[in-house]
Amino acid sequence: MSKKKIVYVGLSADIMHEGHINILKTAKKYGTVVVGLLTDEAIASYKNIPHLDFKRRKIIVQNIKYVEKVIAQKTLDYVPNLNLIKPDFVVHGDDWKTGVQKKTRERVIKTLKRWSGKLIEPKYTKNISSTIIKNKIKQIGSIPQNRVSRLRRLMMSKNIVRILESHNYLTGLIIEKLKITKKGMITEFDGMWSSSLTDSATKGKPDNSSSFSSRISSLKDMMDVTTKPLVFDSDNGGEIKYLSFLVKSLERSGVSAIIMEDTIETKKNSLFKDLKKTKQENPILFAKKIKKVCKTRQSKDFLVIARIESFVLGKGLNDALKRAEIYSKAGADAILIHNKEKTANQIFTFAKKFKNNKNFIPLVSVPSKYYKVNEKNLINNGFKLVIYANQLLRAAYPAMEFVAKKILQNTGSFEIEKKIIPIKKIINLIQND
Ligand code: SPV
Ligand code: MG
Repeated sequence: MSKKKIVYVGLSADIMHEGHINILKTAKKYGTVVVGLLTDEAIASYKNIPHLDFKRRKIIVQNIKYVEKVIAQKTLDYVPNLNLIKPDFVVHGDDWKTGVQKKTRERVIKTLKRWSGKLIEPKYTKNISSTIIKNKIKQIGSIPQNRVSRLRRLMMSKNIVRILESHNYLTGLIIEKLKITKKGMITEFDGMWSSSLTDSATKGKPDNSSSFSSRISSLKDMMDVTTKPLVFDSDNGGEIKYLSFLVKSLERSGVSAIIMEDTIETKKNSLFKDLKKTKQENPILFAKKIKKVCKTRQSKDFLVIARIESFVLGKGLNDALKRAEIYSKAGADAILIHNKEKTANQIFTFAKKFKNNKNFIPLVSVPSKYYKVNEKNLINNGFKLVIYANQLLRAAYPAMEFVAKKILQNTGSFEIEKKIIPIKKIINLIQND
């Protein structure tokens, strides 16, 4: 009797639909079906992380009657798994002949040739794809629990999580929708930063701890039109006795993380030159605030990120390291090591030292002043999250002022009309249903 043929099917299987079933049914006709289920990391390497994590997706695929076995596919590239099981056939929908997976397909064909394996490509099932379903889900909106946990999952699956400042609903929509394809990978922002600086500047007020209720009310509308995670800048979190109310409010709104800085008294933005009146909190007292957040939060998916101001306030590396250890022991999920130097040298030295500490937790960077740094440098130096904290507001303000000036100069808007987007484009940006 001839040995049963092995058929390999690589799947993400985030949102299962009849297209997947067609593929698996076809695969079964050729032999015993082994599914290579892409890990969250593998999916994150070329597009956004899946809605369901690996474990949940595995349970679903394992229980489909055409499937014999599920193994993990740890890269978008099929080759490591193909070499491992040397299948007689690989089955994949013909949609990957173009787009981000084109190269992956070519490598599959080349590898299979080595043992005379064959690629079978059933016609792509029309009018259905995970992307179509995901877009429909987006229109319905995202429930808070899913949004909250998404940041932790992103941090576990990606080299670096990329967050951009959002000070109103339109900037929220840019972060939500903007995607570019770069070297065959879909690149986008992973979430939004609710900045005390840009939120207060948008309201024409100084960045000096405006009320949390006003901050939260402006982010609520942003949450209505977006689904990506949001990181909240809480300044120093306010008085410890009110902290639990803030945490509950944030969690209820679907916020994924709170960032608290270790300062007290007169709040001034960290990027100011004269910070004489700003004092750093006693680290033991600040650790109590971290513990309070940990105790209050409903779910560990809501992250508490401790922001260390030692470098900003002229204290040295040792002070920063001592604080990082204390905050980590108190339960912080990550450390934002802030800096207003022109280079990242100081924070990279900090990262190198802190890496050796057994209480190491992921690091966050806000490269507003040391803007020459890029994400590759940050990844190489152990950073897991980057926050572009104010760039969109800095871009919008001069553009608006320029247009206003031109209207004044020309006593009319004719000259400027071609330089601004048509109203139709604005209307199309907003979903009406
Ligand atoms: C903010 O964006 O409000 C911040 C970052 O807290 S910084 O402006 O650098 O203090
Ligand atoms: Mg701030």
